[in-house]
Amino acid sequence: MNMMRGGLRKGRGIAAAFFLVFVGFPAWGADVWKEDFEGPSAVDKWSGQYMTEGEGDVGTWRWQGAAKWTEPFTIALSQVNPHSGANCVEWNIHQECARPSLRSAQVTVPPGTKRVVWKLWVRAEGPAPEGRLSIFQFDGANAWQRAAEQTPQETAYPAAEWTEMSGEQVLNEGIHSVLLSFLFEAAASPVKVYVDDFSVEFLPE
Ligand SMILES: [Ca+2]
Repeated sequence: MNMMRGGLRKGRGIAAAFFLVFVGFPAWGADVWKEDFEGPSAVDKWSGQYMTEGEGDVGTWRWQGAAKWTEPFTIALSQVNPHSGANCVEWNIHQECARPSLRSAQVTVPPGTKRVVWKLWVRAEGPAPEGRLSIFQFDGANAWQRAAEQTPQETAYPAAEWTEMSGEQVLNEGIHSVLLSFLFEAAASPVKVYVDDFSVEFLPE
């Protein structure tokens, strides 16, 4: 009797497997973009920003692509204790600066995406202030769009050991690409922040 019931369950499992293989995953949106930094130039598409003299939003934001930074921080591939493979990204804030941020490469959003779920592995050497992680959205003209639906932003004090961060964001209509911003609201120096295995999952609802 038990064998019959077990066989029945197995048969249903096989039927379900065939359904998933041949019909697909219509409601689950298994489209995922991943970056493990094992490619030769992946980090060159990342960038950074910080604020110069001034308080709050009065200061001037300085932005540059990762490959050009020398101060107040550098953004480069590192082989120091990566989370996966041989490489991770080292964000080395070696001079005190206001509101430094690390930005991922822009990731193209597949048509029909309503929501993204991101994941990132993070660790730090040195005392890190509280960091805020959020998704920035860009339209087809590559113009930044303020999120119409505010999603609670993830915050963390990066620890000495690798820790997985994750969060999600509902996208505005017509969004063409997204990037992840890792921002320290306070001045930060000196601290080395390492990131690896960044992924963005695109969901249709
Ligand atoms: Ca890696």
